[in-house]
Amino acid sequence: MTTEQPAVSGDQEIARRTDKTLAVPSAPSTFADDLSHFMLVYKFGLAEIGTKISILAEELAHRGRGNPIEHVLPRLKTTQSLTAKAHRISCPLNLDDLRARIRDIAGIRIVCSFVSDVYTVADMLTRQPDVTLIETKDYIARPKTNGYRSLHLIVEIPVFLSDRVVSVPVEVQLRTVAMDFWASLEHKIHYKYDPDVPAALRQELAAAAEDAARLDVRMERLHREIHGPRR
Ligand code: 0O2
Repeated sequence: MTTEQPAVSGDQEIARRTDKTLAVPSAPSTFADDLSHFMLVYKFGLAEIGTKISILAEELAHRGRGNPIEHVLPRLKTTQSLTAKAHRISCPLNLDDLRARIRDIAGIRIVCSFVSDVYTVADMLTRQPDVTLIETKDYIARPKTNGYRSLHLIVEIPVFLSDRVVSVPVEVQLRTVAMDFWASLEHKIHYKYDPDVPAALRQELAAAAEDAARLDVRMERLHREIHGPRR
């Protein structure tokens, strides 16, 4: 899903280049070398998004109504987890297919205080003119059957390289502290029992997710009673 645009409008030479530049190394190299080179632009995309989120957090804190962003966790897929995912989704192990089919190579998790903050921050980010929203999966409005809640966005962001601009997809996961607490425990349980989490435990987890959602509603109501809605 990485696409390129001319770095300088009208520059035929640069415009002619395609993202295959990244797929065709100039010297013979192993696939592992190609892959680590390929991952670089995702690292840069993550840095760009990370800066945007830091700016939002700091600026919002200065508005005097509190920072809605509790913490941020960027992560770049390791080459092992990338190849494992490729295997799982039957994606051929070549850079063009990986680029087109795996859009969460760069990912960032934004944990917010309240549910309304999740949507506010998502909106502030996706309204920026250099951020293109590609896909939204709203697991808060429609939780997964196991109880998982989060707002997932795939956005594309331009990365300015020495000779071209590359548009890099980044998966942004936004959730509340309560959703994050639940998801991290569920992840550990899932990992421990992989793939067969006992039915009783699955039910407990689903019930805990409902409790967490109720807590979110209650905490937000309390917050509004004390402070009014965030401006
Ligand atoms: P990691 O290491 O966290 O990145 P996919 O599962 O990626 O093939 P899709 O449709 O791309 O399918 O993914 P989706 O539904 O947008 O969710 C991808 C990521 O969301 C996962 O990444 C998790 O981080 C998180 N996630 C989704 N569902 C659950 C869930 O039920 N429980 C928890 N704890 N997290 C979830 P990865 O790739 O699994 O791993």
